[in-house]
Amino acid sequence: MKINRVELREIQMPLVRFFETSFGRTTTRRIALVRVDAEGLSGWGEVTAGEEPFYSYETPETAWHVLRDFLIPWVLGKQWVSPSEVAGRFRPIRGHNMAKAALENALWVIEAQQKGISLAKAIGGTLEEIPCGVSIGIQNSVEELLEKIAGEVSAGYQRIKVKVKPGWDINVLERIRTEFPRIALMADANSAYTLADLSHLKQFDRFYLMMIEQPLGWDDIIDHAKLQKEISTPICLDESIHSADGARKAIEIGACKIINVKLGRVGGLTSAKQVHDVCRAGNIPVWCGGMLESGIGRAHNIAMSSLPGFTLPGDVSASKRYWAEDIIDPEVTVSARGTIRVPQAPGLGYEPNLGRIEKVTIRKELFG
Ligand code: OSB
Ligand code: MG
Repeated sequence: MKINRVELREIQMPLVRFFETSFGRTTTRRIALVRVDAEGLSGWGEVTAGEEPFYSYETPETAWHVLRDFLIPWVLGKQWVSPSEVAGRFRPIRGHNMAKAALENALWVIEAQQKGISLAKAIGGTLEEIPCGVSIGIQNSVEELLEKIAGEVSAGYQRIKVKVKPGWDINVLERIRTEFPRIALMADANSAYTLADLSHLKQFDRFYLMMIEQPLGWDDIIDHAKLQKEISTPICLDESIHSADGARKAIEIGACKIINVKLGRVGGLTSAKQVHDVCRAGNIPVWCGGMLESGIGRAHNIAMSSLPGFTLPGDVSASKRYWAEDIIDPEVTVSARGTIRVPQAPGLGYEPNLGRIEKVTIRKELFG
């Protein structure tokens, strides 16, 4: 496929409610979007970076720089065999996976349209319906959190993830388990602890959590392996895994029993598929992580979640949990069983709403 034109946009949209993790609170999202035109078709991708370099070092601004000055000039006006070939071309750039993913994923949408198949099918997805969970941030009070959990459980979501940090953990989990003894529950620490907290972390075991996500350093696997030997709760790695090779090493040393795959963090659909394959071969279940995406990123997450190894409920939830009005039509909805149907129509399966996107755009740059 020959890439004729690329458009970079930054949009700004308020969240319907703030989202708080151990590293901070987000109220408004700024999201960089990529639109690629090739072969008379167009595809969109989303940069899933946070506004601040707290989850990872990437931000919309670093992605804009890497896309404008490197990734876009490298692909523009050239003929490519496949999105995977483009992923290979991006390899000399170390890191900046979210910038790479946005462009590569847009190409997958074009490829799927060209072949007349769904994006899910284009990447080898087989599941027609995916299981969904929710991620609930740190709240102003435990009572508020319990109310939120009750709401999501009655909406049908298959598992509840709560964010934890020192001072908002054992006490909170205790209250949740008293109120909801049977729900599928997990906790995400976003690297809020160290091995010095070992005896504290051991207390998590009494809540029979499905897993604890990224308790230790954002770039660590060694200490996670040490911790996993000391606790019975399965460790799930998020921040630490950026590639299939990284996943292999983490599995090899016993740093985790589960992996959360984020499309941006691993650098796009080609890499996500490879991480999936390594985990599947090693009997490590995977699930799709979320980054408070707009509809574009959400649609890509749904396609990725159709790969057969995505057996655990992901952080892929309804548009309305985040946005008063999403930028795709239809918006993402979740069934009363806590599932999303994977679109079978050619391409992304959701139509980017150009009028709505234009309205929330705060900057734009055209190439080609
Ligand atoms: O660690 O999974 C995380 C949101 C922002 C940054 C990091 C994380 C999250 C979430 C939200 O947990 C998941 C979602 O998009 O619903
Ligand atoms: Mg996480």
